[in-house]
Amino acid sequence: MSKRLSNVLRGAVDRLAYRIVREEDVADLLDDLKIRFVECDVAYDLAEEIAARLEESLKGQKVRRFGKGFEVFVSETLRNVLLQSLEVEQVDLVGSIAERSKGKNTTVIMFVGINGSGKTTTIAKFAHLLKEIGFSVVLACSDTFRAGAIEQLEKHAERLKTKMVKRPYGSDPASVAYDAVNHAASHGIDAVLIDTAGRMQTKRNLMEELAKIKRVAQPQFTVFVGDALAGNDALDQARVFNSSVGFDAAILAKFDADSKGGSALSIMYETKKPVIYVGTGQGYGDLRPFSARDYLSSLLGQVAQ
Ligand SMILES: Nc1nc2c(ncn2[C@@H]2O[C@H](COP(=O)(O)OP(=O)(O)OP(=O)(O)O)[C@@H](O)[C@H]2O)c(=O)[nH]1
Ligand SMILES: [Mg+2]
Repeated sequence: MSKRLSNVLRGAVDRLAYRIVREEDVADLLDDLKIRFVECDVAYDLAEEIAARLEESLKGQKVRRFGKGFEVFVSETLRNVLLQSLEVEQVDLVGSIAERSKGKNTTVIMFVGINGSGKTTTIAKFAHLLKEIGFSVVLACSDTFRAGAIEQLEKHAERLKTKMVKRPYGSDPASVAYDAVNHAASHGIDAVLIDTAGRMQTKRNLMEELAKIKRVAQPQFTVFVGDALAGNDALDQARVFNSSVGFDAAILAKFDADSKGGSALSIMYETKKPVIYVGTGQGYGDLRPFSARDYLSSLLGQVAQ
């Protein structure tokens, strides 16, 4: 067969078996997908953006006319769009503490988040994890604002047999953090975990207070503790804390109580910061490393249902 004839034949077979995806092929599908994402507690703005990026990736592409070609193509493209947005630089807190402790350096980690998100509980869990590995830890109670905050952290410190640095209610939270960092440096302690207050994220003075703690304590890492149940608000909260205080990684508490799971995607997509752990209960052992790939598979499973 001549080369020309074989090219013509191949073109004809191609046209029979494949077609080009047009806007009208995907319009309904994208609308439906947006609704399903929002139902899974993915922030609305984000659902729109995902749909727009998916549309961009689908339009003009060649798909098989028959069988499940189109559906498979759409779900693979969606997975890739999401994976790209979850590919953010990883943060390894435990690895960094280990590395720094070899050079006899303390690692200071400050935890921030709105009231009730799970900061204090998460700090206690993380302190437990570090102690299990063999690191020494000091807790700093830089929440000198909320009634009961000092006693709450103190109880954890007693149970975990960990030193806690405190000052009376109403004291400057930055000075507590400063004391804790000095104590750790002079006693060769591996990690300082700073607990902070969490009045509503819209209160500007909280952000100023947190910025001051950060300036004074100069943490190597700032961790945003988000509430998995916050749903649509998770994105706003992460955005505000990231722009006014800045954080390096996020931990999502109450993941066990969250059946929908969209908050992790919202936080990572918005801030480009990794979710590194999730809280899976109220016990000290209930802190699980977060895998973006596993999370995505389960989220896509829910969206597809
Ligand atoms: N089920 C579940 N509950 C959690 C988890 N993490 C925290 N909690 C609960 O959430 C509530 C609030 O947790 P805290 O650790 O006090 O939250 P916080 O951010 O320190 O709160 P403020 O100090 O008031 O800002 C408590 O009842 C915790 O036991 C989790 O991973 N799973
Ligand atoms: Mg607290």
